[in-house]
Amino acid sequence: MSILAIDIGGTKLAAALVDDKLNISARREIPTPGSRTPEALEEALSGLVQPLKGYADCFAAASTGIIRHGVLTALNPSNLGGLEQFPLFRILNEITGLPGVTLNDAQAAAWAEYNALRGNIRDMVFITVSTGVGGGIISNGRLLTGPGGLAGHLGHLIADPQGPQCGCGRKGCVEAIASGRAIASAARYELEGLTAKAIFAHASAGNAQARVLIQRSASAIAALIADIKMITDCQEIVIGGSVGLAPGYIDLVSDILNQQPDIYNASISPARYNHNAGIIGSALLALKMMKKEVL
Ligand code: ADP
Ligand code: BMX
Ligand code: ZN
Repeated sequence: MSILAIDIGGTKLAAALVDDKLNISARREIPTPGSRTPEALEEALSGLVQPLKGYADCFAAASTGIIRHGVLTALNPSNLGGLEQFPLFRILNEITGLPGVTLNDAQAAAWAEYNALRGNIRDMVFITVSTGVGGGIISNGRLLTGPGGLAGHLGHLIADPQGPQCGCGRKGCVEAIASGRAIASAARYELEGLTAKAIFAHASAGNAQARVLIQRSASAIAALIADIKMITDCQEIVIGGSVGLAPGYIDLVSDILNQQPDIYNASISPARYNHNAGIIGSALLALKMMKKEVL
């Protein structure tokens, strides 16, 4: 069995072939189209999967946004604008001519990371700190998606009621403070206009403002983890995304969380599948579908 797995993020689109043993091959990555129109996304996806689709039995797509019945709707349109109702499943089915599955990127990554823990833990939460802040909740061994696909959108819990406006329409969401996009948009003076990646590089080189921006992001994620612990009583928090996996970031979050009373603390680890958690999670879901099993 060969699965064409696709990860659609606010910054990059990735695709790869995944076999039943979860080996990844032929991985390719392109930037998410800047024009942010449905046509541009369709064209980019088509080009991305073109060299791979002939080798696959089905597709599996993990995408940023709320995915309900195969349709993508941006909760935060500034992360992936112009996509009020993007028929993701239909478009990938047309592009590839294959059967497939679609789900939210962080939900997919949570499922992959849960499987990587091999049954040692039944309750875990995955958080991606990337273009946005996403999440996926595994409760008693089951992935929560919710009737509307919304379950786990942890980036839209409130970090600071007086905080910056979030693209979802609410004020002070974790995503508006901690995400890569938020780090970049809070930067001023010498850091203005830089990406979060560049700001991390400045922090490593000792830039004080860059360090404050990263500290602010890590504080919001630490507070989010404490809240998640209270809601789910989870045994493990797994962090992914390019900001989340940046060197030193998880240690910073852990140090801040350690200042809280013990009950708010959780064991935090980096995504075992690294930047491929979404790809592997959607492939696992597709494997289940092809074997006619349910999650
Ligand atoms: P996506 O959101 O498309 O899934 P990523 O997980 O790569 O993609 O997250 C993109 C965000 O991460 C951007 O804000 C980018 O600037 C930032 N970023 C990318 N690489 C790094 C890095 N090495 N260190 C810190 N931040 C990074
Ligand atoms: C946003 C939201 C989530 C997504 C999360 C991480 C949109 C378009 N996306 O909160 O569905 O899981 O960002 O997305 O509303 P990423 O692009 O950072 O991986
Ligand atoms: Zn929000």
